[in-house]
Amino acid sequence: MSQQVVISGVGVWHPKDSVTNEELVDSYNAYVDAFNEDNKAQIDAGEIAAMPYSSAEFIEKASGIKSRYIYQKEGALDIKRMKPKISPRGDDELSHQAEIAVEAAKLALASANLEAADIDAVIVSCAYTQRAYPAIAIEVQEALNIEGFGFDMLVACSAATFGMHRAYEMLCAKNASRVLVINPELVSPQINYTDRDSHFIFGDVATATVLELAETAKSEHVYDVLSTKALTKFSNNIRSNFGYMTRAEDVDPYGPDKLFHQAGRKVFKEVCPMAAAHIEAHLASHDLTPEGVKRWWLHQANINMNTLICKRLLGRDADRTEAPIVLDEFANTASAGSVIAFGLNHEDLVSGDVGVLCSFGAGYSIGSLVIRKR
Ligand code: CO8
Repeated sequence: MSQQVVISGVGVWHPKDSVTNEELVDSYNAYVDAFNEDNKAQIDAGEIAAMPYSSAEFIEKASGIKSRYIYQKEGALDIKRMKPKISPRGDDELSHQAEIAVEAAKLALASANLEAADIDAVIVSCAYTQRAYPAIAIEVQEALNIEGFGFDMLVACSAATFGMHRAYEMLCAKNASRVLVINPELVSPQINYTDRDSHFIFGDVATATVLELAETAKSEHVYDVLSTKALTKFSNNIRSNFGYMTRAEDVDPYGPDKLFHQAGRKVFKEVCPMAAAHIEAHLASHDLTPEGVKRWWLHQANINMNTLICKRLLGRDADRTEAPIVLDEFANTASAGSVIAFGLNHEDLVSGDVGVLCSFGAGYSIGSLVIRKR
């Protein structure tokens, strides 16, 4: 009996609303004008610095991002608010995050040619869960009427790959027979829309994958997971300090340091070589070299990072078919980026083609899967 673990389905769901760089920058710059006007006396006295303008051209050049999806557009561009306006839901209603998780799960199930009843474990793995408990995964399990168990896990940018790693292990250990790994990256509530260094970076999305054993897979596009590899190394360069402790600390739970913030340049410099070395070592463990890889489904934080990592691996530029980029449409979607790249760019591969799925980011964390089409 084959114990080969496979990825048999993938789903990518996004909200209908999107925000272009131009819309985002117009709103931010209007906020800056109002701030600088309101604080003119202090700025003139040198007590505080004037806020600088953002620029759509800078954003596209520095990141490759042109637009991003947003779960709730209302409020995010309103200079009196600068955050999305999301209506609270009662305890007896499906939570926002579970709702988008269910959407992605349904797409992944359809792609795997399965029903929800075929699944017996649900992992919700993402950068933030909207509450600590009950687990979003258990809510999704209930909404889809799945028998078995579910749990949440957080690993920032590497949540999706690390979630797939756990699914792989659960299948090898025979603790589950088919696992749904869902990444509802509802990140817009954590974005500081008044910070020009980061207001453009993120978009909302939900992705999902189905992992099972080869012997049960019945979808058209099935990928053997040859192995998984993970690495973490502590860094303060990407941080969000929001959490339940702030209530007891008597500080503003939504102050700038509580929201996403980073030292982007340092991240760039430190993470690129780590990611390239990690991938090279992972491939070498299968006697593979980068030249033998047909497709690179890399984390989508910044187009220049992906270009650099591919160049380190291949010694040349990778083209967009080899290493797809989804940043222009989706922006950085935390852990979901490599799954979106995979979901939208895998059906043309042929039997025997090898690909690498790899995330890298906050933690720092790096997670990879070397996969081969059946
Ligand atoms: N418009 C105009 N100018 C700007 C803007 C802007 N919007 N932003 C910055 N500038 C200015 C800077 O102030 C700077 O000016 P000066 O030279 O006068 O100081 C100049 O432009 C250059 O700035 P940078 O050096 O910062 O520009 P970079 O070329 O480095 O690009 C990036 C900035 C795009 C942020 C880049 O550094 C980058 O992408 N680095 C990698 C970051 C990364 O991958 N981070 C991962 C974060 S994601 C993650 O880990 C998941 C966390 C969970 C999700 C959270 C969701 C909310």
